[in-house]
Amino acid sequence: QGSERLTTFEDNDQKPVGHGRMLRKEDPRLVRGRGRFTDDIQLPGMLHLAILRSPFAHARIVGIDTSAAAALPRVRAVVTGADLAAQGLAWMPTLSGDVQAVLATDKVRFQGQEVAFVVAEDRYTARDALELIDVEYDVLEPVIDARRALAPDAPVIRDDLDGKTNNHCFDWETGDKDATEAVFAAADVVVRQDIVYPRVHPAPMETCGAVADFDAVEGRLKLWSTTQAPHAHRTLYAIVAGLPEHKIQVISPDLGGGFGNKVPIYPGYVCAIVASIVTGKPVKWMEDRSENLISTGFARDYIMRGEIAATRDGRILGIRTDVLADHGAFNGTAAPVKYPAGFFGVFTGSYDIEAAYCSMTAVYTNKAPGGVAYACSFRITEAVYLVERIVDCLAAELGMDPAELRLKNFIRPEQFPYTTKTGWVYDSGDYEPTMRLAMDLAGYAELRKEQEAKRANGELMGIGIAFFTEAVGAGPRKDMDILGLGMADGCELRVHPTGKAVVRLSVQSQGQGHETTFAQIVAEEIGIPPADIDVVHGDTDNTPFGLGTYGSRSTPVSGAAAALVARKVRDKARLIASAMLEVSVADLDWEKGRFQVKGDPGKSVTIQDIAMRAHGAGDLPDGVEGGLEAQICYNPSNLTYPHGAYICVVDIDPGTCEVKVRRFIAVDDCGTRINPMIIEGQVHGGLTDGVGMALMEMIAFDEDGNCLGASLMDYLIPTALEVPDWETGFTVTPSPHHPIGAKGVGESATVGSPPAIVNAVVDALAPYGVRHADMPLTPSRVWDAMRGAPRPP
Ligand code: PCD
Repeated sequence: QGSERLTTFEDNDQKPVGHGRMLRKEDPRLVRGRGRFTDDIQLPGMLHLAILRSPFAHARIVGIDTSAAAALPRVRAVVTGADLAAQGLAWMPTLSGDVQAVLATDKVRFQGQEVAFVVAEDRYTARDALELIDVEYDVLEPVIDARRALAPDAPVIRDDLDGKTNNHCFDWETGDKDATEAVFAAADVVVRQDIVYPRVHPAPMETCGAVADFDAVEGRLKLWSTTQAPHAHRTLYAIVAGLPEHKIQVISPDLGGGFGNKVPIYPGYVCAIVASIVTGKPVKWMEDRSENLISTGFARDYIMRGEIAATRDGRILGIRTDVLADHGAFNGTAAPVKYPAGFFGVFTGSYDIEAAYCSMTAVYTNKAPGGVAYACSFRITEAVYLVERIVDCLAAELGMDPAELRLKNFIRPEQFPYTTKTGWVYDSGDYEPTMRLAMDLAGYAELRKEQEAKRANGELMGIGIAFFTEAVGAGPRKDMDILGLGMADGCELRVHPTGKAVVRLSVQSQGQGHETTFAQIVAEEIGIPPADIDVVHGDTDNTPFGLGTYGSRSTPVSGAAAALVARKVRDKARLIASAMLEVSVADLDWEKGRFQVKGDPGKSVTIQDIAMRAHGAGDLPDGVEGGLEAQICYNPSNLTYPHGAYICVVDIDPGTCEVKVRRFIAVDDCGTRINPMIIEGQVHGGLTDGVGMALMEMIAFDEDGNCLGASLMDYLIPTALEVPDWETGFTVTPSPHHPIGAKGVGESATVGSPPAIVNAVVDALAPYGVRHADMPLTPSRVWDAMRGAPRPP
């Protein structure tokens, strides 16, 4: 990798995929401040919307007086839940089939919940008017601790649901309970550990917002919004608001990060639409930072009990887990219908075991709704954390080196495709070389020696390992849909007469560089240079239907669609080439960018010649239509399963208990690599996320349900100061079913890094007898762990 140099597209025309460090096409725009984000949209006569939010976690609304707010000059409208209820719009479906209040009517169910909105001529007036709205609340006892949610005397949060008498959300199980029990009963060693994955927030740099512009004459709605899934959102707006789908255009312009936060439909988007319909003007709504942190999709919040059974010599036999999932006040998770716990089922990790079982109970609490997949393919992060933590607990119990224990239990290359004990079919993998490479890059043996010397000296140095397998690229439509919408992706490719092309995607980039990488994929297949291929995305009027970007699904699903649509165009080009060269199709060879006559390479036509011919004068071969374009809808046959080996080295100051990440080695395997530079950036970003979750971040609440992480002063996110110089490496195990062998990578590092860091901290604290400590490992938590007094999370 060290020898990869930065190159331009022109250098790479012949080998667009995987070659060099191709610069990003979107960067000239983004680094010059010429990006166009939702808040950059300015329309003539545009009004501004601000939302009044509940100060209480749980309270009945007795009355709302909006008269003073409505009387404030420059205010155009004040709308309450009752007003929406009169139009049948007070409630909306969530992406997991629950309902959520757009504006509260009966009760507020979490602090920060939307209660009313003001539309005014400017943002300042709208905000000022909020203070003039008088809401009378009857405060109720809140349910904050998920462990208390099912207590018989707990107040019922969701009394809006017919016949609901408790806070139960759903139950779910996977694996074989009896077989697992048998394996555990017969095992030499069983280790059990309670493990909490605390509530965290994706906190993208850009908060959520929308500009709605309803044209009453045409009956058309144009909505710019911060969405990772413009097509799915449009369909849902059509269903909820009863607007005809072809008259709704959802545009997701440049996004300042998504990280799963921009998958759900938020009340603010719906309010902006209603406001534009009511006022007849375009209306903008933009959250501030606190609103984003307290009311939009959180992630994790799983209270887990992990158990692992093994032989004395370190053969892992079974894994069992029991999970209490806190879903907040409304189940706002976006997950395929059949997977209420997302892809948590991959908690058996990268190991070949005999039996596994998971049971889960999800509950409602008086906290913000969500459970979104923050840099995570639907709960993969929680699953990987669980298994990688519990494997380390086992290593400690057996007195075995954690690397050795993992190497001993890996699924072996000849076992792929491998069906796990919970029914997931891992497409391909070759784990040992990836692990060995990470150990080599780290200098693992020397690190252990150094640690020994330091320990003798009373110094706290820890080495943590995590090895993960992810399931990304949701998903085969026979198994996966969101609210009845199948998870396939459309793609459309048009080659213009002069040989330039435009590819239209259904997925939406949030910063990860699709304008570059999708041009590379198409270029690789039809030989048009990436610079000559325009990538269009994020506009439902101009792109084919598809389910959007999350769960690292763009490369596995839309990337496959892009490769296949390009092959379709190439097939047509071949027919035209055979006519142009007056030879049969079978006598043509494809050489990147040109068809040439077999045995006579001098006789050839380029894809550009063919494009002109396809649009030009004169007859085309029989049965060949004019033009050079194709369309496809790709339904993946399986997910892709990237893997990686991460090693973290930490030093802990025994006086202050501060954890310093000294080194971090990440070896990722995402199959065929399209753009190594972008992959490296994705990994760097994800590792930084991991430092945040492992050491700093938690959305905490006090017992009244006040959110204690409502600003970036309280909710600490990592900066360049907290992270080391990342050391990356890679192996390549292509996906057998993806047309170019690529697997997703966008979330790998966020998934794999927290267990590596926590394992390192626990390893550093081993001399104190510490076997586990819950994230975030702040100095006070490390202090508590050292003193053997774990603090409840
Ligand atoms: N790639 C390459 N190669 C391979 C793979 C991949 O090159 N093999 C690249 C591509 O192309 C892109 C990237 O890389 O560009 C990524 O990819 P993927 O893995 O496929 O993914 P996507 O789908 O595209 O994306 C998504 C992701 C996610 S999901 C997240 S979280 C995050 C990531 O992405 N986010 C973000 N990353 C990022 N970055 C940025 N900048 N921003 C953002 O926001 Mo979720 O579910 O939503 O939670």
